[in-house]
Amino acid sequence: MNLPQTIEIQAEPYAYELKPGRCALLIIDMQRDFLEPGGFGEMLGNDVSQLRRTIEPNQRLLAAWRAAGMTVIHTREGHRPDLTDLPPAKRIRGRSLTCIGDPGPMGRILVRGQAGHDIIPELYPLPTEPVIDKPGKGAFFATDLHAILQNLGITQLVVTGVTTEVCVNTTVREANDRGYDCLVPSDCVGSYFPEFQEMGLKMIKAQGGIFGWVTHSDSIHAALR
Ligand code: TIU
Repeated sequence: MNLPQTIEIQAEPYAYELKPGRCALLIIDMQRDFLEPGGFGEMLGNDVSQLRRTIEPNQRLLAAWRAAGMTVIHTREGHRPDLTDLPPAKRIRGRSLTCIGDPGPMGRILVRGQAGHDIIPELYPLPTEPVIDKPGKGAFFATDLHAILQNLGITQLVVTGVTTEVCVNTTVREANDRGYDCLVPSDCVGSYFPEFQEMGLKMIKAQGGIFGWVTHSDSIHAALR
């Protein structure tokens, strides 16, 4: 697809100037354990429907990115099977009976290679799309994401996925401090908690876009057309 060098997208707090050759779609942690009924998220008592509404808008955005030949990167939160990269504080936090690394509904919880750790089939990465395995909430901590983005000449990120106030917000803040312009489509990010969904987005766009921009994916599609 032939796109202009800069495309203006309606966003808050003001228009976002998307540069197709420099803008990656970064899809955060759309993993079975967070999104599927019977997974780890639901086991913890969370309402997965709050996250599942993001699947279809993410599918449409992913299709648009692929059709335009733009960069797509996926992330997964999880740990090595020997758990040597799992901070003890993270393992015991929450005082849950079932911890990361324990047997769960879809294999060992948040362990790489287990069924629940994998990305949902609806948004499965193509072999050409980098998948970042991250041990923390932010996608930059202890990963090669920054190096990959620099090597690809990426300076802008459209950040989607789950959850809004946890891994999406942490990643947007990390990216912002590294000089990336982040745009977050509200319908493509989800939280188990509606009030955190609302505030998580407000925090990004407040104070003149302190961490980035917020839009709706319809505005991105309208601009790409
Ligand atoms: N990916 C991500 O956000 N990990 C979480 O643990 N999120 C929660 O909301 N718990």
